[in-house]
Amino acid sequence: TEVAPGAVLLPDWLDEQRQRELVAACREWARPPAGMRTVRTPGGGVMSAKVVGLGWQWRPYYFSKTADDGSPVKPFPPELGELARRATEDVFGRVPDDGLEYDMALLNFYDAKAHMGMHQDKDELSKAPVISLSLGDTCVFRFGNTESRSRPYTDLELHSGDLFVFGGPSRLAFHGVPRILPGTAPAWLGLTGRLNLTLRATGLTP
Ligand code: MD3
Ligand code: FE
Repeated sequence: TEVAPGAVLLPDWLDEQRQRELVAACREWARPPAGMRTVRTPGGGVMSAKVVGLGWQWRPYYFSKTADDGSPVKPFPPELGELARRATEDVFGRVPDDGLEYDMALLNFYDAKAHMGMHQDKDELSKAPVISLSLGDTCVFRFGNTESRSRPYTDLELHSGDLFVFGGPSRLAFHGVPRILPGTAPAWLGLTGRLNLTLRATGLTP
């Protein structure tokens, strides 16, 4: 489903086994060193979602090869490059020219009370689409416009297993996660809360 120009939602893209495998892998990626952490913004704010980067660590508002604990950031796993490739094939019918440049994954964890304010993702130098995979609890996802964080926006639910690709004009749209719907994760997944995995091309050279 094309939700907006360049924003394509493929519900239930990940089968049960793939979701289970990804959750198991996420638990490893979240582990120290260079594990999942709370992000403090320069303005004194604290993000309620916990975050870890693979390939690059995201900091407000740049990418680093060093994690907050001083350890090297974990490598970008080749299987996530392969997943990005399959996602772009399924959504666009082909792998775009820049489809091989995916070099970082951002993993966000939301507990029942976590949320994410409206923002743009503009720290990447590449225009390659951002690929989002949802696991666990359903969330309300707010998809806005490119001008400001206010209306007009559309609220939709993202469920465990959904693939969402943001390219073209949607790449720079404001977006956020107003809330999590606690207890909505599929029972067979064994996950309390929500994980969101985004695959990105930073356009940066190490
Ligand atoms: C639209 N994550 O990591 S995923 C983020 O559910 C982020 O954790 C949210 O926003 C989450 O930056 C939303 C959907 C998403 C991700 C990246 C985008 C939408 C996007 C980048 C550009 C436009
Ligand atoms: Fe974002």
